[in-house]
Amino acid sequence: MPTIKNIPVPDIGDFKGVEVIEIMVSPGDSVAAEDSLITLESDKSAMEIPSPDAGVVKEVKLNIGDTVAEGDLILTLELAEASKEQASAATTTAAVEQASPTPIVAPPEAAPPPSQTRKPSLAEPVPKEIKQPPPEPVRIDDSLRKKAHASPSVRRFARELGAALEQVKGSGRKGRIIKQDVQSFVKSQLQKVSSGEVGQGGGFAVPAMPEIDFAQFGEIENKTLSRIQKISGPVLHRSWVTIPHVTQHDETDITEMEAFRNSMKSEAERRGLKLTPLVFLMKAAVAALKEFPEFNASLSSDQTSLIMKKYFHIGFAVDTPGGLVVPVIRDVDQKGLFELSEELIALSSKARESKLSPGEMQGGCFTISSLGGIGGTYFTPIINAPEVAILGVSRSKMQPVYQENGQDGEFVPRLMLPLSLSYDHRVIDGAKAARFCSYLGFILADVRRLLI
Ligand code: CAO
Repeated sequence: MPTIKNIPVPDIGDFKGVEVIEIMVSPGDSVAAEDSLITLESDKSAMEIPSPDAGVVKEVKLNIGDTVAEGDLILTLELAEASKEQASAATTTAAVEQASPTPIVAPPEAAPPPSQTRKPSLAEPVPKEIKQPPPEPVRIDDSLRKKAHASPSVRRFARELGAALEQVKGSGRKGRIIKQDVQSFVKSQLQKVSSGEVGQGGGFAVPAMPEIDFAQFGEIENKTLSRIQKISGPVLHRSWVTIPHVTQHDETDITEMEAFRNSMKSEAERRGLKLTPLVFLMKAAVAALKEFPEFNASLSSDQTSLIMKKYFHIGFAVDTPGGLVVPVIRDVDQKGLFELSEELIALSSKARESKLSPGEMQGGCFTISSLGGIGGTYFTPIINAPEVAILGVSRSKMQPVYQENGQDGEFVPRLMLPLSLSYDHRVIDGAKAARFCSYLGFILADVRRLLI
């Protein structure tokens, strides 16, 4: 014969008229002793009511929103065999008739120490005379509660799945987050990962930006982002948050290089070209990549090895009306300055006319972002993943540089070029980045070294 047991609200202290805010079980559900049945919430605290026995839920006697007090019937339970034995043992000792409610400390996301989570077990009957008082209801920090309104079981569930509750939208009463909300959130996050919208490397619980009505502060206009911005924005964001960036700043003497470049101007013009510092930088970058091969590499997708590249394709950032694009010049090591200049001009024009093919923007090993034609001193370029470094170039400036001259020294005017090398610190350490910049300076200071 099945034994049906009434499960009432246990001793919950002096609370009366406490609201049922969550019912975790339905008729037909199997529950183990200590499984949570319902969550109650008073003005000051919330508590989960666990099942005192194992069994199958027959009938739930409460609805969400009902108010209850100690002794009110929660549900009827068809006891499991083991529970029947325990129940009879319990009657002989007149021990625990009710499991203790678990107060909620809202909303610790980290698991509390075991001593706090352990609930009294029916396997350890407590004699009536030393029946333990219910735990003090714990005050919920209202500011935290506002952040994420959810019961402990939902919090536990979210914790198990690694979901940040602050990002989950609650569909329950008064915006309370229920289990289905967490499931939908996790599902949507997984979909974003598989569609490439969100990278797997992130795992950040970044609070969403609040929606602000700027019109309340003054006149506004809504301008849709360009197609390029919509594509490049998430890519830049992914690089920024998943790669530990460090930027090494340096300045290098290009006085001789510029003298040489100027001497080549008329010949360049005859060829219909403009020889800018950028092509010299490309050649110098290749020399430095050869000297420091870790810069010409990508991390394997499991991040356990480096894929070393034996080719030298250099990307360069182009500022277009639609946004930033990065065409790639292939085999820069095998090309002369005029050839590079020709390609640079052709690819820049194509970029500005939105005519670049996807292939012309793929396969880069290292990127140069030159703002030298515009101005500024230093900046922090974002690595063009899966590359591991990017060179930012700012405007050269004539500066007094102190030069040793035997015993005496003097300040001499030199044309100095500011460099900003951002690198992936998982792959490259600071000393190597400083050496890379010094080496670039060494080459640029005397471009005849490119011939050696
Ligand atoms: N210092 C001083 N002058 C420089 C210089 C430098 N570092 N780099 C270029 N110049 C000069 C050039 O010599 C040229 O001078 P003249 O007209 O007198 O010959 C002038 O600046 C303009 O050069 P340019 O910009 O047309 O040509 P470039 O080869 O240097 O650059 C390109 C080509 C496509 C890279 C550039 O036009 C561009 O789009 N730069 C912006 C890149 C960018 O937006 N980066 C930021 C990415 S992060 O958001």
